[in-house]
Amino acid sequence: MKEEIILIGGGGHCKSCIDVIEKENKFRIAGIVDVKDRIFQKVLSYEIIACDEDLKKLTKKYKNFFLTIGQINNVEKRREKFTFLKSLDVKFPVIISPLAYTSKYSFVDEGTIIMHKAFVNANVKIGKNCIINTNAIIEHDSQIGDNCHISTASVVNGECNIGDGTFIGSNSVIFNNVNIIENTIIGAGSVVVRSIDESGVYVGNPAKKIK
Ligand code: JB2
Repeated sequence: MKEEIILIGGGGHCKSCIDVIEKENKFRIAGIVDVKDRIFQKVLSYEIIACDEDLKKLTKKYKNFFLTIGQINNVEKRREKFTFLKSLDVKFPVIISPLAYTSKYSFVDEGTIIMHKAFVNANVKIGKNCIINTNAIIEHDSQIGDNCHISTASVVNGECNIGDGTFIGSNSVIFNNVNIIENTIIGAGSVVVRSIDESGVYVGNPAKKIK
């Protein structure tokens, strides 16, 4: 019998996660937690059953939780909820689309989703509570910290080190052997040609700091 899982956040990213969870076929989605006003609404075929104030109560009944709030420009909500639920001792599974490729020589930590058509090559380490979004590529020997979002169709080349809480926008390219400090935002379509050692927002080709 499939284990039950509760999803937190019932917007656009949640719909993409539902598709991956259904395709993976390991968990039965028992319901979604969103803001109070949305209780009883449906996200695809699943109901919003509770709001954040009910989380503690839900952990008495359910063991598996997964964050399905997306992360564009602000990592704090995902980081804070992950930390809170971990303190209640819940389980955050790793979710991997059967349409993705994840090398047997790579490691993916709890609460991370590898979405459809993503490619995680050999000797990669991906931290906790990350989104490796549709079509993203993480090349050999790279490390992705906790709470990162590597967005759709972006490429992290080999031997990179991406710091905790970093967001890499769609279609960006990170050159080989580049380190990006924690809590950095790389705008969509950027090309990062050298390491970034000061947090901020970077865009363009070559990517430059704008904030
Ligand atoms: O504190 C919260 C909270 N704040 C917003 N707790 C809970 N449980 N839920 C919260 N939400 C809910 O997250 C909102 O009510 C809404 O249902 C959902 C956010 O949905 P939205 O579609 O605005 O964003 P998203 O984070 O699901 O998706 C964004 O990020 C993805 C990575 C979108 O921009 C997507 O296009 C993108 N693919």
